[in-house]
Amino acid sequence: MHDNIFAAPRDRIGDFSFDDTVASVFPDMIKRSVPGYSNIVSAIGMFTGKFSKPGTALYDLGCSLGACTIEMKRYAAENCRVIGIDNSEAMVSRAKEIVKGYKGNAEVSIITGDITDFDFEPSSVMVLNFVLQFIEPAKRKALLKKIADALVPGGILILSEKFRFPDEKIQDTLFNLHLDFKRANGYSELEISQKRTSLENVLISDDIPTHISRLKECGFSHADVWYQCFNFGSIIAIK
Ligand code: GEK
Repeated sequence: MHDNIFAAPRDRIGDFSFDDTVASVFPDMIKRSVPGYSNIVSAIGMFTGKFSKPGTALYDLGCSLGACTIEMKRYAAENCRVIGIDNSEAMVSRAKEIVKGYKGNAEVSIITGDITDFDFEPSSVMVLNFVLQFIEPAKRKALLKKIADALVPGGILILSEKFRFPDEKIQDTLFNLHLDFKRANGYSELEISQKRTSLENVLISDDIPTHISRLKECGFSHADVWYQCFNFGSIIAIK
């Protein structure tokens, strides 16, 4: 379904939420809004193929409609369980149906829950694909520490985010290229500006050095960017 949620002028713009309206247009919205999204999702399958260890849990944290869950299911090692978690019931009920239609090596469970308040089983691959940016900044470090603690040695976290850049010129340039990307994908100036207002208090991005140093402080031995397109990208962190 085509995303035209912000197409009509609104008197009052509330905070963005992952409700039923958003869930119903989500695949279209994320592909037209996040540069590199499809490349990252398919690469998450390849990372799963390389790093998943037999008998471990694989987590898709903030799974939305299960795009990454599907790739992880396809490439999982033997006897793995893929667990998708999201706190939006609208996303979870749809994801359960969607994921059923895809083949793979692993059993999948999709669970409604808050990832900041979840006890993870020993895991070899964990994914936060454009999710940490929606977690309250004060809770981010504790979540990453819990993820690192749950990972077996050599296990990975794939952390994809919208980045902020400390250099103002780079920030402006990449920010404006992202707006061009949205225009090229058919979003109007009104849609872009209303969505931006709605996300203002909800999506709070960090810069790359903050991500990398925090991951190391949380117990990861290695962390670096493996993909970037404008101000969006993805980090691999290895325990
Ligand atoms: C994808 N990973 O398609 N606990 C659980 N879920 C949460 C929480 C939380 N505390 N906070 C936010 N979410 C997906 C895309 S979308 C990214 C992820 C975007 C969930 C929220 O309900 C939403 O489904 C998801 O995180 C973010 O690869 O829309 O830009």
